[in-house]
Amino acid sequence: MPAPGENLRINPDRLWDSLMEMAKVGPGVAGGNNRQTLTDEDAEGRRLFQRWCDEEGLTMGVDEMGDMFMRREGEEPDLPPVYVGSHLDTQPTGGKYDGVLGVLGALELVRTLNDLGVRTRHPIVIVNWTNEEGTRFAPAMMASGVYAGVIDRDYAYSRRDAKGLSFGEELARIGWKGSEPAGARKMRAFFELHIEQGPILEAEGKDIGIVTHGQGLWWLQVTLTGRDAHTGSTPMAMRVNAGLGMARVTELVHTIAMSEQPDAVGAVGHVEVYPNSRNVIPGKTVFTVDFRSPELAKLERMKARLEAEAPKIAAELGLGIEIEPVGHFDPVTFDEGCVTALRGAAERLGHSHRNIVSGAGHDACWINRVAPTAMVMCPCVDGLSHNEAEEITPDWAAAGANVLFHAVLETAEIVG
Ligand code: HGY
Ligand code: MN
Ligand code: MN
Repeated sequence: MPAPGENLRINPDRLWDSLMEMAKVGPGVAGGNNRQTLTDEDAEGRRLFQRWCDEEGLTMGVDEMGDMFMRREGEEPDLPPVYVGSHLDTQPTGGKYDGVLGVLGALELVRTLNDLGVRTRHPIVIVNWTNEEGTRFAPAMMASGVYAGVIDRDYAYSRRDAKGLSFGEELARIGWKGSEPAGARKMRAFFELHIEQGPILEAEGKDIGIVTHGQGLWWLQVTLTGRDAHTGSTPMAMRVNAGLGMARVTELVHTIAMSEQPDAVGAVGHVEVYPNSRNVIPGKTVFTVDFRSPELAKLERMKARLEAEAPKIAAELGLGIEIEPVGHFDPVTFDEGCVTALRGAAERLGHSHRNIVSGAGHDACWINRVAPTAMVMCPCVDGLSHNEAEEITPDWAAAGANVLFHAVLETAEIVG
C-alpha cells in the first residue's frame, strides 16, 4: 500500500519556466545573473517571487533582515511549520540556479499541493534568505546567521559595500526592512535544495546528493599598508609595495591549503588595490582569504598558519598588516532525521543518490543550529558554479524538487 501522497510529483515544466523567468531579472553579461543582494535587481526579483506567492494565496512575513517568509496554512496552524527555501541573491557573475533552485523548488511543491488540494497538518513556509552570497556585504549567509543568533543584527546592518553603502541603509532603501525580529519564528524543520556547485554527482552519474555534512569556513580580511610611489622613478630598494605583499600572501594561502590535502581548500577571491593606478606602486591592498575544510582541526591549522606567517611576509617588505576575521562557521553535521527523510524520498522515487559533504556554505549551515535541518543537491554541468555558465538539466531540477517535496510532505504530515 503506497504511503499517502506517494504518487505526487511536481510539475517540471512549470518549475523550469519559473527558473527561466527569474533568470531574466538582473541578467549578467554572459547568460547568467548579476542580482546582488539589496540592489534594485534583487528588489525586482523579490517582487516577482512575492507576486507568485500571492497567486498561491500564501501570507508573507518579512523580518528585520529582509528575509521573506511565505506561509501555506496547515490544518493545525499552531503546529511549528516546516520551512523550505534558499536564496535569490546572486554573485556578480552568478548562475541562474545557485540559490534560486531552492526557492523556486519550494514554490513548486506548494503550487503542486494547491493544484491537488492536498493539506498538511503542519504549515509550510517558503523562505528567501537575504544576502546568502556575502559578496556585496560580508559575511556570507548573513541573514540566516542573524536568524540563528550567531551574527549580531547591528553588526550586519553596519557592513559596508565597496561604495561605502551600509547593509542597513540599502535594506531600507529597497523597502524590504521588515519589523519581525530575526529568529523569532520556530521551525519544525528546515530543508534546502541546492545545486552541488562541484563535480562529484555528475561524474558519478548520480541524480541526487544527500548532504550529511558541510565544510567549515574562515574568511580573513587582510589589509597591507605600504607607500604609494612612482612605478618608474622609485628605485626597487626604496619600494614599500603592498601589491607584492598581496601576491606573496596569496601564494602562501595556496601553499597552506595544499599542505592540508585532502579535504582542504584556500584561495583569495576578493581584492582591492589602492590607488589601482597603472603607474603607482600600490600603497594599500585589502583582500579576503577563504579557507575551508570539513575537518575542524585542518581549518584551525590553516587559519593559525596564515596568522603566523603573513606578518613575516609583511615585515620583510616593510608593510603594515591587519588580519580581521569577517566570516566563520565550523563544519556542520546535519540532522539525522531530516537526512533520513531526504534519503528515503530519493529511494522511494527511484533516484540514484549518494551521501555528500557540501563544499559551499549555505543558509542551512546556520539554520541547523536552531532547527532540525538538512539539504538535498542536484548535479550541475562540469561542477561549475559562481560562473555565468552555470548549468543544470530540467531532469536534475525535477529530481531535486521531487525529493525535497516528499521529505517536506513526510515532515509536514499529509492529511487525509
Ligand atoms: O561562499 C559560499 O560557499 C556560498 O556560496 N555563499
Ligand atoms: Mn547558494
Ligand atoms: Mn553562491
